[in-house]
Amino acid sequence: MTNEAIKKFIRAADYISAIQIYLQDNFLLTKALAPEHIKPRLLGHWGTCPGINFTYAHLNRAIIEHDLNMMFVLGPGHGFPAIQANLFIEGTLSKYYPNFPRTEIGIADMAKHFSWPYGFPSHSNPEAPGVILEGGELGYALATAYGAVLDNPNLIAACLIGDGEAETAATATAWHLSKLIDPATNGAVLPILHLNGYKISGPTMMGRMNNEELNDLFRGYGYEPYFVDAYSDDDVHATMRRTLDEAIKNIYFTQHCAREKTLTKNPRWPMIILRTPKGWNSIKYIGDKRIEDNHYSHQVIAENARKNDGERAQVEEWLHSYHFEELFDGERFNADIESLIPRPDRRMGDNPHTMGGERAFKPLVLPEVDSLAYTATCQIDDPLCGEVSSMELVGQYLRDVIRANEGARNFRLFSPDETYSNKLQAIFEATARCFVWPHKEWDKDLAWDGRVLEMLSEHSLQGMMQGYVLTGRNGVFASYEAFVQIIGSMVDQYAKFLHVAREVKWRGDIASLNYILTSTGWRQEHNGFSHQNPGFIDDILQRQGCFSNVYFPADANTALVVMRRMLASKKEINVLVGGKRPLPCWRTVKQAEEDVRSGISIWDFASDENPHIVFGAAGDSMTKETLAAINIIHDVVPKLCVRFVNISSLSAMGMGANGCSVLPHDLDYYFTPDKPVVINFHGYPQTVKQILFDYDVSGDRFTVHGYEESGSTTTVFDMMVRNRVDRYHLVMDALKAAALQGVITEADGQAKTALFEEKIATHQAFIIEHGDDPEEITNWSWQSRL
Ligand SMILES: Cc1ncc(C[n+]2csc(CCOP(=O)(O)OP(=O)(O)O)c2C)c(N)n1
Ligand SMILES: [Mg+2]
Repeated sequence: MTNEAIKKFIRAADYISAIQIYLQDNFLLTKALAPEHIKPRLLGHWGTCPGINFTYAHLNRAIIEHDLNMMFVLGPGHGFPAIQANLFIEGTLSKYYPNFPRTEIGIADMAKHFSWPYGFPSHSNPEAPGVILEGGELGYALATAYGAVLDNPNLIAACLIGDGEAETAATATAWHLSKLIDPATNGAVLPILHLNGYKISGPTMMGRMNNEELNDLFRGYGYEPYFVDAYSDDDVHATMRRTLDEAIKNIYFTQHCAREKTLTKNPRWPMIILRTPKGWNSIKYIGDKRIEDNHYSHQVIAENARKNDGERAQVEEWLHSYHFEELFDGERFNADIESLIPRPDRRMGDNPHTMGGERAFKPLVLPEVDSLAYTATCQIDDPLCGEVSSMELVGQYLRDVIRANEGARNFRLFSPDETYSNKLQAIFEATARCFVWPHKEWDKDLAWDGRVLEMLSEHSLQGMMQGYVLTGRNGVFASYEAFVQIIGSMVDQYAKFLHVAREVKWRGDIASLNYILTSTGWRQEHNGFSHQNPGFIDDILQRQGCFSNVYFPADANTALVVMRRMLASKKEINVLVGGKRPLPCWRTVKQAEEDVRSGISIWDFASDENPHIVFGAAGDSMTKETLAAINIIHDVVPKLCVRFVNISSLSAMGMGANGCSVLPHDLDYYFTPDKPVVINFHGYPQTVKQILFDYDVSGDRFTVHGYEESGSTTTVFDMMVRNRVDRYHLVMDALKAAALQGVITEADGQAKTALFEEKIATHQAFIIEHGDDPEEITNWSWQSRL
């Protein structure tokens, strides 16, 4: 394959990229370009495309000559016309979309439907084969690529990163991810930093750094930078070719040494720093406005081409400059171009790792949870019943999952340095944290090939998990509840990807994206206000559709059942919200399974027939506190009949999860048609109110308590009081209901309410004096109604 062939390939790809942005007719320019040939709305991003096409063509050459198993992760997803052009040329597009054949008709339809209503989107997206990254929000390419190569020892992920993108926090931190890649057991990422010098309207930081500065920076990160420079290299194609050969050789050498166990120091992975003019080989100037090699080429250049004869003439001249007629005869591409198309399963657009399903997805073998479950539940007045940490049991379960899937190497835990803090450390009985840079003798649980990925960058972890899961493996992200918000927007983008991907027929099954949110706000009494934020729950519940679920296991046994269910599910986004501190265990595994299946259940042991009031609780701390309130009600107003309903999951569709949420007409079954209902919710009250809106319930009948943004460094119980989710406030709600329904007199209700107000004041005085909650609170345990 000659460089001349590569140049022809690039010319064809550039031409096909450009016509997608401009033309709705006359696609092969067989006639003079007329206004009606130009799309009425010119949409798309040209400037980045030539650099993408240059890279793609050269990678194709390397794939063929070295028989590489390579996938392509594109950072600047706004360069989608280039991806689409390459998918078209290599035949992947017509494979998955036979209505866009590799013919003149196919080119016409494809170009016309780019950025066209009900056609192809403007950015890289899940409808495009080979794509595993929603291309709109920049910054996530590098981490995604690193996730893809984990446990894929023969895969190379070429990752093109924009120089604007490189300014994002997410990309800045992702350079470190090479320190988590054991070359013996993982594939390699080949980062290609595309310095076209500009973002939307200004220069880039890295674009204005000189080679020495860039070299220092990236050597500092641990890379071996190679420079390819379209401005200064005599023959940039020769340099790129040589560079790729050398980079591949280095990757193979590092992997070979690691696999032969002769690698003695940190691997130094290659990376390419590619300088090209933005909008390379297009219109140089419009009037005196510099276009090529300037930010003005970022989007549509000559945006008045439909109306302005001069601009249209410039576009026509530019498009003719590719001499596409020499490259494509209406039925087939020129032989040189064909020679650069890898065999089908080596095409980057059709790399099996990117497809999910049978070609990539390795589901987990999931052990049963029974052997780990706690057997003495607190609901039966068992004196042996104790308190158990959900996270400790979940940690043990994840350990067993790792053991059961050791050979398949298809599971990873992602955590921002919190596996210990979140009490999931049982996992280290089966594996370690992966860390490839130097170890100290006294380091704990570190290995080059650990299943646990820890780095204090939620962005990097999220990107890696996405890359890992979208290439067919399984992962769990465990985080403090408050700080997982940092990646809220990334998860949003993933949810958009999934929303569309679920409808794309040729995308096979993949695992769900699973989160554990722990160290929750209710037990951050020592860290205080900054660590109290249940907002991620809302992020997830805003996702319309039936694939995002938030689970609130009431106890450790239910947490085990939820964890197993999440790991067994496919194509969902699941969140388990649970505490790490010991709490009472209420449910046997069998009961927990039923609770989780229905998402909402009446707990008989705490419920009376014909209730006057219904209490609902979602969350482990909320469940305990609500049951404590019910115990007090039994004592204070024995005649008041109470029902307890546990809500173990919510989704965008309502109460319950996995698309089988409680239907509006079933709500009365749980909450009665007419009695007052008090819901004690783990997160913000507004979240549940929003869900109730769709059930069309009366605001008068339902009271929702939850986190009211009132936090501090205080006692556990005071946190509850400040947010009115404590037992005393709940009892006061019950007294109000009792008086209204004539179970007690109004005067009695007021007198008793005053007692509980006083109790709250006494409690406050007590904690100010003693620094902790009284034993009456801390030693509470469930007592059945006599
Ligand atoms: C996180 C994020 N912030 C801002 C934008 C808006 N945006 C779209 S393209 C772009 C410039 C990108 O520059 P670069 O990465 O250098 O891409 P290229 O020059 O290759 O087009 C910006 C800021 C975005 N898409 N994502
Ligand atoms: Mg740029």
